[in-house]
Amino acid sequence: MSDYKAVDYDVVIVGAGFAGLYAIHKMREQAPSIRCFEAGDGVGGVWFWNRYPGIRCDIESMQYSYSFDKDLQNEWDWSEHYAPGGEICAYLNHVADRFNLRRDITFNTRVTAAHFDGEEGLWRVTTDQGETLTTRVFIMATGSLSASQTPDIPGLDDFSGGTYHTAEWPHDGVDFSGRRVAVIGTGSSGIQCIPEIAKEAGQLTVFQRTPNFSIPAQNRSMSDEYRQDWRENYDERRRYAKEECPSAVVREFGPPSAKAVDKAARDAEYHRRWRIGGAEFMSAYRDIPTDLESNATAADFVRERIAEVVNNPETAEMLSPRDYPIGTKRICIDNFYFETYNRSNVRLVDLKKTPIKRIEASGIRTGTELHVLDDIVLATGFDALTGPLTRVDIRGRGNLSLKDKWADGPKSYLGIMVAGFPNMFTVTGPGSPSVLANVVVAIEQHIELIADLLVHKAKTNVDLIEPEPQAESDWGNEVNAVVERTLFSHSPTTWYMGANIPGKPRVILPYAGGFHNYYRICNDIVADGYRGFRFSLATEDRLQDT
Ligand code: N01
Repeated sequence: MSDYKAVDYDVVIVGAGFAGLYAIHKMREQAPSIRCFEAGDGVGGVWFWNRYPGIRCDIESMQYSYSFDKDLQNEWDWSEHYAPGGEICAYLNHVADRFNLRRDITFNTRVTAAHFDGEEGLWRVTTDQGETLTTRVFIMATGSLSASQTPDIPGLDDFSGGTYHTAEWPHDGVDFSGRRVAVIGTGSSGIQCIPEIAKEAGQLTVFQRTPNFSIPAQNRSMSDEYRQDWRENYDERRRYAKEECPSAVVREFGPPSAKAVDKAARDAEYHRRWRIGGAEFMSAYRDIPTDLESNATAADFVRERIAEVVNNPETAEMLSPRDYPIGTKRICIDNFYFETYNRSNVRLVDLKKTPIKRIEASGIRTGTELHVLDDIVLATGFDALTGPLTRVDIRGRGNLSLKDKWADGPKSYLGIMVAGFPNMFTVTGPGSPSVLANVVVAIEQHIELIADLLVHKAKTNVDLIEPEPQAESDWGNEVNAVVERTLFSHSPTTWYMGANIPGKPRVILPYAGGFHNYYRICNDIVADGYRGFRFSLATEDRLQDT
């Protein structure tokens, strides 16, 4: 180990959501001094900020929860199959208290910059509170969907009513009683909040650009028997999710092809899964994500359900996605979404037919119509995966900014490290399964891999870890190759491809080869002596820099 300057902290972690909290806990096994910075005034990350009405997880709570501590797993009682956001936030507060994590967290503080100092082999981290400190290890635990996106709609600032982004919801809530409300956007956030806002508002107008496939959650209270059954089988189910399931969620996988089954049998199976609820529907046949014809059978089934539920055939057609395969835009899981359009106080505006011209003081103007409004809800999504990283001024070796390195799309090794940015880790970063997996499983796997890498670094008495440039480039090729085996390229205008952000390169952001495959690849790399990672002394690094 080089004899270089002492640092303020062994590890600095950014973010105190699922990733940051587990990172603090895990890093304590080996790092005496840890500092975590959190922009909010509480823990929870995405669950701290996203407090819009109707927010829930779209993965069942028995699975969307930590597995690292058996007692924790057995002592927390989820109230419903799909817990409301507030309950998930309460769970994360419980975790913070139970493991005494708050003592390492500085709240209300945003990290604005992190610069690698090659001379000293450390990171210099700056916050918006004017503090600069040094650390050996820098962990970005900032989430994949934490940088909210407000579209550049002309006149948005001229609106005289209330404007609310779903991802930055006022913590005291918003009273929509009797008001004229607009929701712009029909992704997961829009689809979750629309039914709840409709119950309260005098008039709700939904401005839809692209309709989404959505499946009823069939959410219900969780019985003691169900909870107990999970607890008795947790070890095996957690193993199965990680090692055998593409989305790291326990599913019942159907036969290989939807095409090998006649329509009556296929529809019976789709109906059965529809009644179970949630994304279980998508696993009815294994080729739904990869074969256009099979995919169309599932898409047709959903369109039939929309036509069945929505009374007005014109509205039902507007709500029916026809331009992309099911599952290539994030599948939505809802609670009475389509039923909401049968309410007399709800109206749907198709922005493909009548685009927004501008927003005025009194409302939204489309074509020749002015929709007079009291409030506008922006359910317009996120600068996904890269946004939370590039919005911080991160500079690696040679003062190269991450933003510049990623100008043509993100480059990383396994989505966890970036060549030229030694000792910096990106939890569930671009190039890893992240948003295509149960992100809690993905987070635990990444934090445990980071811990392994750091233990290996300490054992081998070196200072720095970073990917070999060749390993990074090979991984980039693999990420691009696996997506070609899916139908994602038939839906190029999604946030998975960066298409929702003007000027963002159109490349697949998450690794689409399945979490189970990714997990195996990572384990093989570790077993192979951390293949593709370079471990070095800071003195060697100085030589490399000169
Ligand atoms: O964001 P989105 P989201 N004019 O990007 C529309 C996770 N999540 O916040 O599709 C008009 O999906 C845009 O239209 P289009 C989950 O992974 C999880 O809803 O681009 N419309 C789209 O309809 C999810 O996938 C949970 O044509 C505009 C919508 O806004 C991810 O977060 C809950 C527009 C944005 O949809 C993102 O979901 C909630 C414009 N200028 C979210 N700009 C869980 O349950 C954008 N839109 C865990």
